[in-house]
Amino acid sequence: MGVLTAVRGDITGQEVDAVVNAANSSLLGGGGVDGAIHRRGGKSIVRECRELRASAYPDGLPAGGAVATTAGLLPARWVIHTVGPVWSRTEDRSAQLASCYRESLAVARELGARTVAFPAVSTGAYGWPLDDGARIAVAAVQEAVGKEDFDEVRFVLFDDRSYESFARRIG
Ligand code: AR6
Repeated sequence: MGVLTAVRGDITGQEVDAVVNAANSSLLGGGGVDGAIHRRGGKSIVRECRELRASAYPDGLPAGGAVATTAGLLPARWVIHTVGPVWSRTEDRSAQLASCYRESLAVARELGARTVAFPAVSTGAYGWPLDDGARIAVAAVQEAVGKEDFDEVRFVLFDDRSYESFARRIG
């Protein structure tokens, strides 16, 4: 098994060191992955997010950035919150989307996380076309991952279409 894997499933059930949240700049919760993580992880996550807003990120976390909290009741040690770009027809925001994956892995590395689970950032409420989102995600992770740093970087996809799109690229 290579360091990159793809599974069909729910990000909140992953037994990994760090799960990545597809958050928004406020860091204070939302729908989709973000809603599921806060629901299942409990109140301690949003408490830590509020502290981050009060200290390091008074204006919120910009798109492409990543920051960690503990994982509350989730079967993981940390949640790494990243903010994907909203898809735009007129502006190429691919660099921001690639940055989400790169920055999340940089945070994971600092934490000492060896297994990391990612959702398909930006491909839900933020409207990024799935195949393009998968292409950017896999390329960014492949580039960032040194095999000595991570045991597994797992993409967790909610439906068959997303799973196929990621699995095809990982090979
Ligand atoms: N586990 C794995 N994947 C999931 C789950 C889950 N529990 N739930 C949804 N997905 P989205 P975004 C898939 O909308 O596009 C929130 O309101 C989903 O099918 O969660 O980055 C935030 O607060 C899709 O393929 O994230 C932001 O405001 C992918 O995960 C905004 O949505 C991402 O969908 C972020 O939008």
